[in-house]
Amino acid sequence: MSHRTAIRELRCFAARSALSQPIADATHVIPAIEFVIGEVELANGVVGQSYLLAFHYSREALRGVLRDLAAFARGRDATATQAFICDWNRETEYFGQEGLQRWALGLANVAMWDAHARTLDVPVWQLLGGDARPIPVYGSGGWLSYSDAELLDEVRGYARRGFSAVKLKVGAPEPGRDLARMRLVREAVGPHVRIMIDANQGLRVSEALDLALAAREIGIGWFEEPIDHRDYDGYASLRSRAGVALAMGEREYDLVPLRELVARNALDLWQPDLLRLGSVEAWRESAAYAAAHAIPVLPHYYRDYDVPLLCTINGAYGAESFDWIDALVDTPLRIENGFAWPRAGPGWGFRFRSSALTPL
Ligand code: SMN
Ligand code: MG
Repeated sequence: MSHRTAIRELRCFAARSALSQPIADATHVIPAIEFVIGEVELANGVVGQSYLLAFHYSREALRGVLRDLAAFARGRDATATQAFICDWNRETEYFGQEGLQRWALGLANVAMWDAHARTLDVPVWQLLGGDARPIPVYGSGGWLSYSDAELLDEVRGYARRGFSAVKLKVGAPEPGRDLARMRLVREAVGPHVRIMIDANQGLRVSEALDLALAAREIGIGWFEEPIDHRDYDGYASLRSRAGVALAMGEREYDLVPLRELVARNALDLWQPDLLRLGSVEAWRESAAYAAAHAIPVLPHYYRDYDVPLLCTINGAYGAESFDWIDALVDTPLRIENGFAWPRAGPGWGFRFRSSALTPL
């Protein structure tokens, strides 16, 4: 190990999106958009950063696991990410590797890749053998808490910015509201913008089937997390009966669900969540597994990391776009005509402004 790349300190901060407002999907009511920012400082003075989307959940438990992580990380080589993953997984086996312990690993791992690439003065995508190419992004949101006017405002804004696809939430409790919202969006964006729907696991198979069939004339690009994410047979049944493309992955902490869905021929798009999978390594392993089964990769949420990572794999389909961190960072992601470009700077190519950070 090079002592120059040893981790001197891992520290964490909180940040809140300037765009923060209460939102809701079919299974969550979220009062505010809050992040945890991770920083690893190396012996060579380089600092790597990372962030995770925490919302308001489990603040004390998160603080606790991050304290454990800081103690675990001290003195380790920041470039030996794989050894860090294996050792942390061994250490966390007792209370369960999934959940917060995996999120914590993700926060460390993403910051370690930033520090490693900054030490070499190259972007992460370059360190991983990628090239800078434009990645299609879709405009996400469409929360159930929106009024119709807010929904239309958002999708029209995306269409104006050249996005060729938008996503809205479904699973509204009021009968007929999902279909009515989809129709409104279709009218607002016209026939050429794709519309995707996301039920955040809020429906039963029969409900999801009814909605997918009723939505046929509107044209749905894919149906995301229609049902419980562990109901693999339900996914298979829905896909064969509704004929709608199914997307999932954001709730997964490992590759087992991907394997199970592939075995049932029940998935069209794989949506890895970098922080829940816990590492760049696991994200890319999942992408390779998906590619081997001809399933394109459309990662969940972490646009700022996913765009550069998509530049390093086969089977990149696109990335999800929210603007939530843009006002908190020095170099917002460049998005033009519905395509995002990986940042050119070293590491992940951006920094959180210190003025945006508060103690965790
Ligand atoms: C979602 C869930 C949680 C945070 C951000 C976004 C949503 C999506 O399920 O896929 O966009
Ligand atoms: Mg989703």
